Amino acid sequence: MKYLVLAALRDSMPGYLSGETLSGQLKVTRTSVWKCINELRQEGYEIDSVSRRGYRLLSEPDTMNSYVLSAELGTGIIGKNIQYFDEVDSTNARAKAIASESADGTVVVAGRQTSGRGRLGRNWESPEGTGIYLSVIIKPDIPPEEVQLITLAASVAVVGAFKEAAGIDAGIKWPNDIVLDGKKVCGILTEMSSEMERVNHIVLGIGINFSQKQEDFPEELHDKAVSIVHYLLKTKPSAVVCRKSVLARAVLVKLDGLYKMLLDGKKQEIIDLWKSMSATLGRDVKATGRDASYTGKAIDITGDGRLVIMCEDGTRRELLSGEVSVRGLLGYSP
Ligand code: BT5
Repeated sequence: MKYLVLAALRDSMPGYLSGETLSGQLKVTRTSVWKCINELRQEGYEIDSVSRRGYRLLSEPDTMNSYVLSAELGTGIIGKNIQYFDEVDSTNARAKAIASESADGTVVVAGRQTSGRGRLGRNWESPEGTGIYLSVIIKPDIPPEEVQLITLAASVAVVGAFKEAAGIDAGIKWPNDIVLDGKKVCGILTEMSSEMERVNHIVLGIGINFSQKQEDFPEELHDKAVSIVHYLLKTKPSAVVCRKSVLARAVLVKLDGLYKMLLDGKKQEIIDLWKSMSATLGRDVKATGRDASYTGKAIDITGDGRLVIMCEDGTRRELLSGEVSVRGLLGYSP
């Protein structure tokens, strides 16, 4: 009910809306309108009240609840169902637990994570309020070997959202890091449940550093991590920074577009977009695989998302997963 009150206040901005009109519109008593107003105020909405004129919305907090994220999102699949939690262990873990009974495109979002996860058992720093932590459950009809395309599509979506919502040009380090100024601003964790021939579901986890200061990161990340707000303050001090929720919504909208492209079979278009945003191709890289490590130049991406490396000894290798360091990025400078 309180969000219906909020929606009505929004519609009447910048004017006042009387308690009487509100109670008539929503068919509730004036006391329950008043209770809703108080609850909204407790959530950080600034609402002015003047006798005989009513209520007026002055400002909104940068909250990330499901109402704020989903209101008029306009997506086809992603975010039709959004579940918000103030705190979870990991949005990926939570999404995996509900994946089989959830609709395609269901999103799990959290205000903070107590055990945010990276790849290969690594962790993702997820402090309260300063980051975006979300996981999307998707159920595409693709063979398991094409799942890497999902990570690439998600990277393209995030870079597109950064541009649209914050005016920032970020780059993608293959396969799952979004970088600004050589530092990591976002990480993507793609986890899959599949059979031999068929994907059951994929959980796509996206963690974005939004407003952490450099000293908020643990010491080992000081020269490897950055947040949107502090990158903007450094590079464009006069820029108006968007709200965290606006950026999160932009990610969902872009993801919806990229997911549709994937379902329509436009794989090459996704790869081409990825290439245009790449901070990996054409650069010296060091790959660390299960059995060997080698250095060379990253020259291409294959149709299923493998990184093609021309090695120093003249051999051409394709990497599906594993670790790649790009010279000049994230502290790698041998
Ligand atoms: C990733 O792993 O980059 C994937 C991160 C995915 C996080 C999201 S948040 C929502 C969803 N729920 C989850 O539980 N996870 C996903 P990887 O490439 O393995 O990178 C992990 C490494 O990045 C760590 O070992 C640190 O070195 C570094 N790192 C950790 N936290 C960071 C942060 N906040 N910003 C930048 N770097 C970080």
